Amino acid sequence: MHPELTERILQYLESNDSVDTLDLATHFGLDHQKIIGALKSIQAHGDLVVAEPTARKTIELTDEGKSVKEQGSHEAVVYANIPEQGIAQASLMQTSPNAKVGFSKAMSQGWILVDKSVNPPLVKRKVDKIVDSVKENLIAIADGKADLAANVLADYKKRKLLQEITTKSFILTKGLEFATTLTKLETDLTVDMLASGLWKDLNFKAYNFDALGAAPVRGHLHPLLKVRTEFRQIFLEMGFAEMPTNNYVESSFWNFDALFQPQQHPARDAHDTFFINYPSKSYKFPQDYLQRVKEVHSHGGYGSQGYGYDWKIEEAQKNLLRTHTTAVSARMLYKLANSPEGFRPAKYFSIDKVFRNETLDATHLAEFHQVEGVVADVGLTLGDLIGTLYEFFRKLGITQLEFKPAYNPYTEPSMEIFCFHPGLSKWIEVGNSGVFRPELLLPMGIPENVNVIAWGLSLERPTMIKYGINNIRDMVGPKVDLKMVEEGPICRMDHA
Ligand code: FB9
Repeated sequence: MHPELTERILQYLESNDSVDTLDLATHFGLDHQKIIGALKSIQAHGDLVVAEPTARKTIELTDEGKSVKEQGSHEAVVYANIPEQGIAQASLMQTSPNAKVGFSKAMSQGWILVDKSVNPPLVKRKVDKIVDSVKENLIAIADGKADLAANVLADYKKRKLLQEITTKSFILTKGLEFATTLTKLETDLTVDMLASGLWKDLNFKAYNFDALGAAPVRGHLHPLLKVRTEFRQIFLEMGFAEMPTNNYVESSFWNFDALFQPQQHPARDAHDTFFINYPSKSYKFPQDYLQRVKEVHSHGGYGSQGYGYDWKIEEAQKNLLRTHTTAVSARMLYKLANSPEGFRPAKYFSIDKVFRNETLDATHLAEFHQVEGVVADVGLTLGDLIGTLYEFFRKLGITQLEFKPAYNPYTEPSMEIFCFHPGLSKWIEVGNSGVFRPELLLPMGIPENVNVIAWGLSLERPTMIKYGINNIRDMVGPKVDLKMVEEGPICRMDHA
């Protein structure tokens, strides 16, 4: 069996002091890359050879040069296309694709002339025969037999008939550990080798410190969780404390009534809300607070005329899947107002799931994560809300905001928030916000001189934008491609 290419190279080097890998490729009739691969394998076995990098400039025919080598030079083609009686120049230009260049070259060679004694003037042959030296030279170059003057080579390069190719290769010479065979390289040092002393006579494969380590088997965070961490970090940097949102099931009282949302509001309809069959009702509410809520809905108070309807506890007792995390904000504000130490300013945030019985589409499911920020302090104004929003979105890499008046049952004034998204290069809606109404705060016992500003957005929309996901089902649900999770890059909301 004829030896491995590696040993054939070593045997060739045994009887030659040095050799260029390009010449080896020619000698063995193999592609140069095969020689280089065998060289790498030899080098992995120790210092058997020394490989000095070198580069060789060779001249090769371009595609146009190959065409001229076959068809003849452009000037020779033009000469051949001129009939005995001559031809009008315009007609001659139609006879070949490079007739214009050929005509000019043939005139400068003295092969043709223009007879102006006739009308129209005719192009005629000036000599009986020609020697197409360009074609002959290109054939010689292609056969590796040409020895052309530099000015001729320069002219052919200028005419794009030739191109200069630089080919990198190696000059091989014998190394300190030269041998004509490759000894087996051990890859593992075993206990037996150490105990017997055998290791002293063995050759070990050198460590390849450039090799990439095997990717450790590990878990991967879902893009939503990466974005949630970014949002959480932003809130924490801004001094907000996270609210306890570990209750998907909520009573209608905290989800709607405490937020001054009337019991006949369409959002409280089963078409928009998931009500719970079991346990269908909650019964434990702060009774004094519940009475104040009932009063403010039905008869008003605190300067409000209320809604003037017959408020029913049975509606407030209905359990549901919370439709917003503002229900948690309501619980937290009630607790803040009734803290044993009395009211103290606070900044809260929440990021958790909410559920809405909505029409599903490419960007909406029946559940999403709401991100909410709440600030309670003496004398807060809409300006404080706007300033807080600018700071919050600045940390997300967004600096251009616009606000549009809106309506929420629990905030007045309310504003939709829009931003110019640099990544999308367009204005997009990024959330909603407002100042909680007195009809919400005062029944809780929040002091009259305290205002509460709040805003909300989703987690899914920024995540889909950040990770270039167009359909929400490619991000959440049973059809998610886990490679998307594994390969998702780290998330920096303020960087592209
Ligand atoms: O998230 C939304 N858009 C958004 C947010 C961020 C973003 O990228 C970041 C800048 C880097 C890109 C887009 N929206 C709110 C706007 C729209 O996507 C909207 O179509 C969908 N909205 C959800 C509700 O849909 C039924 C997003 C969700 C939303 C809307 C309002 C609130 C919370 C979530 C709120 C509130 C609120 C208001 C006042 C007081 C307390 C809470």
